[in-house]
Amino acid sequence: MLPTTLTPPMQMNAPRLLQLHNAGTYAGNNADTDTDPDPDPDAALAAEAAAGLLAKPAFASPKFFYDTLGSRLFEAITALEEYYPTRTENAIFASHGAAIARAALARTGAAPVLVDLGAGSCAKASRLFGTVRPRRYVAVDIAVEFVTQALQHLQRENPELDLVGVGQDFSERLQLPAGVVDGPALVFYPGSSIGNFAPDDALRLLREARELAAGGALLVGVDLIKPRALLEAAYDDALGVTAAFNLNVLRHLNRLLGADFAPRDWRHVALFNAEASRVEMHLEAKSDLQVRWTGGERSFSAGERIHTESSHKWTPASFSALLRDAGCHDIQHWQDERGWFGVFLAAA
Ligand code: AVJ
Repeated sequence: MLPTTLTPPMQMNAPRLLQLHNAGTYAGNNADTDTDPDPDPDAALAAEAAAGLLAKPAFASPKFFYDTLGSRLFEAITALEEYYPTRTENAIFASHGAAIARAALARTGAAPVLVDLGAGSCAKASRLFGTVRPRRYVAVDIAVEFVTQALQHLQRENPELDLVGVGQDFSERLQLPAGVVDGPALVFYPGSSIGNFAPDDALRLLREARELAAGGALLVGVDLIKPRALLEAAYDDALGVTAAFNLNVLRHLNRLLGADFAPRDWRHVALFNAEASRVEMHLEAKSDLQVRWTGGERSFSAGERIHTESSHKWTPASFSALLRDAGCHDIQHWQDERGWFGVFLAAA
């Protein structure tokens, strides 16, 4: 049976319920979604993008990577030899998945609500279904259409499972519609996406996730500090896929803002900022140039950059301390033999 689709008005940072299955189990329906609807989410995104372009130095949020082509380019990145995080996290789950699930259930109790932050294709979380046996699966993602398709597919394969999709940009605030999480939850945030948050914002998100888990647990994939050469290669691969992924932001901004960026005029830059413990990606102007968009313009001098991403790297000690600061306890982690990636479990 296909999940039902409800589409109340979209609002940035406000939950939109995409999918309801076994609708009777869900209470408190649209209470949160009907308040203060944003009539035009694209206009809000465009305003945010324009503000970043006008800032000094200019920046664009990493969420502007993920249009349809950008999502595909990211999938391609995960297949690159240099890009170790996805492969390494998968290997950790392949060797320790059963132990991780057992430890998670010891913290949440049997049959938790499984909340998947940035669910995307739902592939990683669905591998937990067999061991975690969630009572309900809640997929949260900003990419509404992508996650809707994934859930429809998942529903065909798991007709009995209670599936809920929430379209939300939780980069500002994580808050799900009332009733979606109605008991101890396992909040799953894999892939080192937490790395896109500066430490203060990561702390805020983990606090919100801990509240959401309501006596359950958090399960977070985290990229760890390693030698600079390995980090920089992972973000500047020989085939230029990451360069294309970064430059694609300009195409996305052209569409969103009616801008006239010429991707050829820009070069991809990736560097490890050791003081801030993060890999940064930038787009650097190859020459003096002028960019125009609907309602704005800016000139860039040769060498001037747009900061498009920071991917923070942690140590087992620093990330455990962050989880404790967020109010978590009973922290445990698993990593690969080289210590390149960690999967952290914490009671909420
Ligand atoms: C999806 C945020 C985990 O930071 O490694 C991959 C995104 N950027 N290559 C990361 C990304 C460049 C990725 N995250």
